[in-house]
Amino acid sequence: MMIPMAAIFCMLALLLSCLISGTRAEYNIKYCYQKKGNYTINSTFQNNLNTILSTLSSHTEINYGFYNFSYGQNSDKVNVIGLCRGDVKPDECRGCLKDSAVTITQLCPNQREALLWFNTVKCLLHYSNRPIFGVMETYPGFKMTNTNNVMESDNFNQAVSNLMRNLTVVAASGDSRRKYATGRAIASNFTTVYVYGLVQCTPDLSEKDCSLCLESAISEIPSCCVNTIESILVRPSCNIRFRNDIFYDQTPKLDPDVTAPSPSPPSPLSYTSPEGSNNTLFKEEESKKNSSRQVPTTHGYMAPEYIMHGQFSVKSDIFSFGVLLLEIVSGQKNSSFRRGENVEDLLSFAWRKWREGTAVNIVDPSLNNNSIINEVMRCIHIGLLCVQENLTDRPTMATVMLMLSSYSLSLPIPSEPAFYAHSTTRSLPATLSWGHSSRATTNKSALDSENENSITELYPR
Ligand SMILES: *[C@@H]1O[C@H](CO)[C@@H](O)[C@H](O)[C@H]1NC(C)=O
Ligand SMILES: *[C@@H]1O[C@H](CO)[C@@H](O)[C@H](O)[C@H]1NC(C)=O
Ligand SMILES: *[C@@H]1O[C@H](CO)[C@@H](O)[C@H](O)[C@H]1NC(C)=O
Ligand SMILES: *[C@@H]1O[C@H](CO)[C@@H](O)[C@H](O)[C@H]1NC(C)=O
Ligand SMILES: *[C@@H]1O[C@H](CO)[C@@H](O)[C@H](O)[C@H]1NC(C)=O
Ligand SMILES: *[C@@H]1O[C@H](CO)[C@@H](O)[C@H](O)[C@H]1NC(C)=O
Ligand SMILES: *[C@@H]1O[C@H](CO)[C@@H](O)[C@H](O)[C@H]1NC(C)=O
Ligand SMILES: *[C@@H]1O[C@H](CO)[C@@H](O)[C@H](O)[C@H]1NC(C)=O
Ligand SMILES: *[C@@H]1O[C@H](CO)[C@@H](O)[C@H](O)[C@H]1NC(C)=O
Ligand SMILES: *[C@@H]1O[C@H](CO)[C@@H](O)[C@H](O)[C@H]1NC(C)=O
Ligand SMILES: CC(=O)N[C@H]1CO[C@H](CO)[C@@H](O)[C@@H]1O
Repeated sequence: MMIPMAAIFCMLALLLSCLISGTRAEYNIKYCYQKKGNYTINSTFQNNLNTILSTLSSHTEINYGFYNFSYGQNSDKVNVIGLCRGDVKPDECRGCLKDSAVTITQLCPNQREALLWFNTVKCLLHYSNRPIFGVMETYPGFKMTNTNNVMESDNFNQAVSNLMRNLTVVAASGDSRRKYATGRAIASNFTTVYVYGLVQCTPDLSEKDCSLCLESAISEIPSCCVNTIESILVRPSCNIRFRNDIFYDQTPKLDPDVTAPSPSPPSPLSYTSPEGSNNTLFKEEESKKNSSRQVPTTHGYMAPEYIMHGQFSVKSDIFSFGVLLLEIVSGQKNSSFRRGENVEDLLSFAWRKWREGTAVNIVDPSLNNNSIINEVMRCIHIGLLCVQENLTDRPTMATVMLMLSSYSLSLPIPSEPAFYAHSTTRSLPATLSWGHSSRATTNKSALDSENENSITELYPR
């Protein structure tokens, strides 16, 4: 194995933090305006769209989280709105929009108009060939609610509605750079249970339009969201969110001695989800470089192309990394897999379980905890991507980092691992299954329809 040990430890640290900290899953909501039709491949429109999406995040002069840019002429003109949640730092905002730009073209290929609320509404990206600046839109609307638990509130409706309406006044009066407000209210007459709220409009709206948009969302609360511990309602022009603990960055900090509330245990939001989307984002150029020097190796981690053909590349390192990853997550080297004595068995076993949708069975019992199982499953998924036979299909380390840090990126379906011992068929499962989720009810066609309130996300927890 040729990876510098420091790099391995760095990756392991990242991995473990991924496993242990229980990073909250992020949800994406997309809306492809199917009725607007498709643009033609290689058209001027596509060029304009690519140009503007790729340059959006280069506008470092913007520090208030709102991006409104156009590119092109006449019917090929593309208008883009990018909006970050009011507490997101400029750098983070640009990163969010950059990731959104990649994701939106995957989720809504060839669409003339599309919307994406990315990373649990951390940022919004909306592009169209029609004028969208300063236009108030409340359609389409979506909501996410966490019904896993109920808010301990005897006065929910009144408290939340009052809070949201108060916040609306503050947000609507914001200037053309930011229309955003957060605050909290006591949600019970008898005990101090707080509810924290956030409202935001795209700042290109007038004060009146901002209020109207927010009101359209607030008025839906009684019918959707009473006593939910968290709800998010989004519209193209505005969004609202409340939760039973603080979820936004308070600046300035009220009390520097009180440390920021620790992120609460991740909370499953209710949803209906699409299947893992088609994703060729991570196909990387195969590295053709042969290493002529001596390659230090460790049996069990060597890539098949090295063992069989002496070919060595960065993708061989990725293979080794994938083996390591699967070992960590399974807590096994290989001996407990009865089929043999080689590390191949771990890969075959993991792959087989993955295909059967029972990958959860290979997880080390000490990691088998519902609250982190999605992270663990993602690690298995990534591990399997790394040990694929065709090195073209293995991700690069940079991509692995991205996969680990951005839960909203959907991953390709791994093909058979190298050494897959009992290969009779190469057919892939028609759908991805995490094998542990009873919630994974899915109806893609329903999502693609223009129904209000359908929810899409990529990585639920
Ligand atoms: C647009 O493209 C999508 C996917 O590329 C396809 O499913 C859809 O039928 C196309 N729509 C039209 C109106 O051509
Ligand atoms: C688009 O352009 C690329 C590069 O010019 C070309 O390889 C490709 O075949 C074109 N695709 C279509 C559908 O015209
Ligand atoms: C809580 O207080 C509000 C305002 O005082 C009142 O309207 C409401 O009925 C009370 N709710 C309960 C459950 O006591
Ligand atoms: C809303 O604002 C009014 C007037 O400023 C204030 O009396 C009330 O306590 C506020 N309610 C909430 C829930 O913040
Ligand atoms: C873009 O947004 C800024 C800030 O809200 C505003 O001043 C400007 O007029 C907008 N540009 C367009 C083309 O709407
Ligand atoms: C993924 O893409 C391939 C090739 O582009 C296509 O044949 C397949 O139907 C797609 N699968 C899904 C689920 O969209
Ligand atoms: C890499 O190794 C293969 C097989 O040993 C050989 O055919 C190829 O020419 C080598 N490529 C380079 C760039 O040395
Ligand atoms: C599962 O993880 C959560 C959060 O890390 C922890 O509080 C809980 O005790 C764990 N449960 C088990 C059974 O280990
Ligand atoms: C590996 O995958 C690439 C792209 O998917 C393909 O062109 C190539 O033929 C594959 N190589 C092997 C050995 O299957
Ligand atoms: C999915 O949605 C379509 C259209 O809304 C419907 O016809 C179909 O029965 C649904 N399938 C499932 C499995 O719910
Ligand atoms: C690579 C590796 O760890 N191989 C081990 C697999 O399990 C057998 C039996 O326990 C060991 O002898 C190998 O060293």
